[in-house]
Amino acid sequence: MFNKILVANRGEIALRVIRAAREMGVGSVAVHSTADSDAMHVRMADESVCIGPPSATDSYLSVPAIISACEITGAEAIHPGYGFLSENANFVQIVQDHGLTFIGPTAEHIRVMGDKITAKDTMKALGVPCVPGSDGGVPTLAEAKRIGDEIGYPVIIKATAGGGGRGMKVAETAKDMESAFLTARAEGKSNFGNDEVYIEKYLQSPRHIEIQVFGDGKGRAVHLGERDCSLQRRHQKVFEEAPGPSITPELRAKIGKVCADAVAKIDYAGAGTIEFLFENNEFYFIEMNTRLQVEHPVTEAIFGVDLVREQIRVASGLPMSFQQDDLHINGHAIEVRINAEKLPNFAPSPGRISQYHAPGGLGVRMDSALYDGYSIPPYYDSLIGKLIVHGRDRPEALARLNRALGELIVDGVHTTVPLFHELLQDPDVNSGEYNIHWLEKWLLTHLNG
Ligand code: MV4
Repeated sequence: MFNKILVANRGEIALRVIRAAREMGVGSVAVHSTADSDAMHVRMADESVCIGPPSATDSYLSVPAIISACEITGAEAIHPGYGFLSENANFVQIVQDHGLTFIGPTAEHIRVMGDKITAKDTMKALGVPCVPGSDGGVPTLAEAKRIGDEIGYPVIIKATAGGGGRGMKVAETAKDMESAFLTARAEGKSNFGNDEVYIEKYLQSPRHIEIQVFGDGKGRAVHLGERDCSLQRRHQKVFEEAPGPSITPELRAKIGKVCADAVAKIDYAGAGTIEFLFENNEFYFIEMNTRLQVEHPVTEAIFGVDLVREQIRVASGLPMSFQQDDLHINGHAIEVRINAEKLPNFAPSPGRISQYHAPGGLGVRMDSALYDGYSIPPYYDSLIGKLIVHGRDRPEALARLNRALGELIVDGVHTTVPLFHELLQDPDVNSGEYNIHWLEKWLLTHLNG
């Protein structure tokens, strides 16, 4: 096991990693920008290193600064959290070239899954069900039109370097193909320096269901069921739950095995998430995320495992501490993302927290780096906390969420808490009947909108 690891992140996820390390007897090094000198992750870690000015480009994304921080402190491994350098294959290669360990998958796996065409080709060959569409990249408009006619409209054109909703265009009919194709290509080129695109049948009202997988890098892998993350606004998740209200044990076992077998076959190491669209009881692969995700705690709650501990174990060469047979679902968990944002437009609301009180009690977990008097800097993501509740069933989890939201105090900035109080009143949220378009439609008629 490592003696000391460096956490290349900030906020709640940095605390999450420091806490896992401490329980394992592993020392932790925080890195921070000058805007984060007073941040909780700096206080909670055993040591800290300032790595640059406020701009993330010059601090949390600065590869030389982070490698230097390892050399100065003697940290042997780097946990990237999510965002920042977590899915940067070049960074992983540089980490290795310096004799350090990246706590995560190989550079090659990150590269394969980062290119959406290669990811889909790979998954298809491994037996994972995919959305019907083009076989690889579509180089010309003529070819795009031929594929549109073949698979039938509507279709969606996606930039291979995109993901998370960027560089996608829907063509409702053949007449829309020219503009959709050219726009998707132009966006791929300008946003990612890659104009290659592919085409899929456009699914009209799917859910976003993602399967948590975990591999030991040596041909063993497990799945930890699904999360339903359909409640999103502008491709930002706001409410996630596990298990998915629409997924039966039979469906879970079947798709879970397909996913675990696929990542075992490629010797995948660490945590991964295989994203699907789910419509008419069928799964359609869209993307794979090669990082620990923001919403991992709902999976931890229902399976009773510590995914970060497992990541650190596997990166240090130890086996996973469980096999598929050891993993059983207990109850239901829900996460809501508390952002420092002002409703109804979700405008960022940085500033000083005059009072913070975290909810507690049975089945409540609050992951946050807030404290009384802390000033949320304006330079980074607006996520300031994740409230995760766990109950014996979905109604109990919902009641506990309502109760915990009532206890939470975040004074001094605007937050998304009122959104969740409103959502919990809605019949569709209570019955679990929603899809990827539900929240945006709901927002048009609620919150004084
Ligand atoms: C789709 C789709 C419908 N059909 N692909 C958006 C983000 C990216 N990960 C994939 N996305 C979509 N791909 C096909 N073939 C609809 C979306 C989509 C979406 C997906 C998941 C969660 C929210 C979404 C919101 C709008 C569109």
